[in-house]
Amino acid sequence: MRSDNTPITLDLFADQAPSTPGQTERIGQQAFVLRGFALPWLERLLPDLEAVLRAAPFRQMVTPGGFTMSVALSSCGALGWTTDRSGYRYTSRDPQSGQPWPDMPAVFRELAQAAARAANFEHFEPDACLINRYVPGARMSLHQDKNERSLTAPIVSISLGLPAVFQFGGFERSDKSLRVPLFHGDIVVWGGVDRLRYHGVLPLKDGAHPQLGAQRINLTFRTAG
Ligand code: MD6
Ligand code: FE
Repeated sequence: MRSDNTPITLDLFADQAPSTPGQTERIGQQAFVLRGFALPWLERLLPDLEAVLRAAPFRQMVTPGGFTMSVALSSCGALGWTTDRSGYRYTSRDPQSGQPWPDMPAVFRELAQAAARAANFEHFEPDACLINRYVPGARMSLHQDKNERSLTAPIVSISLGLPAVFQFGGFERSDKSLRVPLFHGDIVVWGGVDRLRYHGVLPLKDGAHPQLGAQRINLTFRTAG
């Protein structure tokens, strides 16, 4: 299943082997990759994800600089992340429908909390789940997540579908970044001293995932409000 495994560029952790379900890899003082952590939850999670996406379909958004993002986005929970010409922000309504974002399904919240706990973040209360869809060629350039009101809560990030190479960098955009391959079911959790690290996703390679087809879907849970 993971025979297409791209080796990690192990600048800092040269003794760690890539991706084995159940394994935890530490990529920072308070940053962890939980390999395959979501797999046992997906039978419950995927139908709820489909329902969320029927209510709030993926759409491509425009950055304040006027570029259309290659990644398509949606959200669920009390707050959803949006961008347009006037800036990045969280809103309580989907600007496309004018309706509140779909509720965060219980299984989403429970999984995000279980993953946060596994990474030593107790009492995580996510109020926003951003859903990113990558098709082959789509990428996320290096950025910091800093639109959340409180930066004390961690971020929990679930990867589904095609594999991707996640870049995990420093506190300046130009800092060297670690390249971490992420596979279907992997969860990245980070917070604390690592919360404002630059990060991104390299252009998605072509492929077809047996369950999700030619796409990668990433769910990121935050305490935004
Ligand atoms: C992605 N993720 O994995 C993009 N941000 O598709 C993010 O930008 C991200 O995974 C903050 C925390 C975790 C993440
Ligand atoms: Fe991010």
